[in-house]
Amino acid sequence: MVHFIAYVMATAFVTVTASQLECPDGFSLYKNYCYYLGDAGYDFNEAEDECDEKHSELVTISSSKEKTFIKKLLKDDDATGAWIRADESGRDALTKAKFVKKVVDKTSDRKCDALSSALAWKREEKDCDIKDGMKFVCKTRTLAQTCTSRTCFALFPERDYHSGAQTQCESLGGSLASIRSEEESKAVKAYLDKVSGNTQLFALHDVWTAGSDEDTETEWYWHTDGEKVKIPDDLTDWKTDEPNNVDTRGRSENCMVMVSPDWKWNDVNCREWKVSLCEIPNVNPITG
Ligand SMILES: [Ca+2]
Ligand SMILES: [Ca+2]
Repeated sequence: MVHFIAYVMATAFVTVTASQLECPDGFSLYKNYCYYLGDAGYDFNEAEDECDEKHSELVTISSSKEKTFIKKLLKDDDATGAWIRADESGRDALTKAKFVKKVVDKTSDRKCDALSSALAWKREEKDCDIKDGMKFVCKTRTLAQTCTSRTCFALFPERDYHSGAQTQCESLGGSLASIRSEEESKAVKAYLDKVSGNTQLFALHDVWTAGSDEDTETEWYWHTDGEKVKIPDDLTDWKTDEPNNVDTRGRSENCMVMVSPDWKWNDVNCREWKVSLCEIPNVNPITG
């Protein structure tokens, strides 16, 4: 009996604090992101489309550790080559660093980026139309997710206005996140704790949610997926003295963020520039 009680207590504590970063089926977790190794038989453009269907994109390698992880993914699979995407804009300048040395194929006009086993996994520019033997590696556009029985939550790491954030989440087949239960509140807070602890992309201060009182001042609703759901009083989680509906520049505040370190709610101006927390239906995006 004592053991049983101890077990129940331990389990109760674990369920409050645990946040498992999860990936869609078929994807592998590395740090905060999920990666998918696609089958051979796709040219570069087709591989890009395949990634897009899985709400991901051809991977842009941005660190030597990430390169090591991808190399292992390819070696474990006995792959000979895989499409990746070079980012020449400089956003991921490390792509051009020595760990992905570029080898140019002089025989073709159309050049696309790949990693090649024959070149010790250096970055190689290949004819984009090659299909034989070419696998591809996709990386999720959001960070890895955490799922509850209703939905999965995932952070989209590029900043935007509230309206743009909603569009970004919709492009992933979801919408900005709503918190519908105590269980979801706990899951989201544990998730944000986890990703803010190990992301190096940005200092995670606050994140957009689907909460808004734009239609009628002080009446807060979740605006998700074309529906409007009133936020019940017993689920509200405002910071002290919020919502206050005025920012330091005298602008009204009609959009909700969750704020670190305890991820309580604040109303801010909808044209602030923030990363977004999306909710994405809990389905397998590979077969769905
Ligand atoms: Ca307001
Ligand atoms: Ca406020």
